[in-house]
Amino acid sequence: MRIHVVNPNSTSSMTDKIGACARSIASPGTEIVATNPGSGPASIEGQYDEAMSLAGLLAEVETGERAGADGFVVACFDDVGLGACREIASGPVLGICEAAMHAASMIATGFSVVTTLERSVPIVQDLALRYGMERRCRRVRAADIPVLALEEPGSNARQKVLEEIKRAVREDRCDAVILGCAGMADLTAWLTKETGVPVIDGVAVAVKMVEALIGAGLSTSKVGAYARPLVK
Ligand code: 5HY
Repeated sequence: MRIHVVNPNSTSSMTDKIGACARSIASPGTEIVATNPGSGPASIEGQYDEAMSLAGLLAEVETGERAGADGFVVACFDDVGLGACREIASGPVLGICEAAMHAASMIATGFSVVTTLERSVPIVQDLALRYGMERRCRRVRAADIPVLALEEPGSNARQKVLEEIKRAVREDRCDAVILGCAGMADLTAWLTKETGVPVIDGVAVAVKMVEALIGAGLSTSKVGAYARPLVK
């Protein structure tokens, strides 16, 4: 099968990192295609960036659909444009936030999320409500780092994420922590080792969940809200 992973921001180094993470966990028979729009916001930090990323995201999904992708992952923790992507795709489309929250809810009684900037906290809180996870999400925290700091060798971004996870474990009664940015995907094993709790990366779990859904013969329902867009 082929899973198309779309990074909705236009930073190709992050796409490369996301693709490497996806390929490292994909099953032998799964081809991973990882792309990003050629233009649009370099990072998605808030609702304006989300809106500006949508056209590029949808163009990538349309290209993937025409190329015969069996499923998609939207690799941005804001789960931007998820419903719209589901309308134009045939196969399953998972957002990394939704996938991570469901995975966390199946291995832990409660989880916290550590994202990048404070402005993203209410966005993730709204997603927890949308996904019915408000009783399992102990807290959404920000490590106070710009998204692109995760792309800068030598920045202290990874250390700030580690410290925030340690605070979450101490203060939130959480027994798992979700990484609230696709750009953190390469830190998962190190953070799990350093903190002693399951640290969940949405890119990895979304890839495995798309594989599972396809393996179960499931695809996006076209008889309701995810029916193909009406021709105008
Ligand atoms: C992401 N922004 O996963 C989100 C999350 C965040 O460019 N990729 C981005 O940190 O807001």
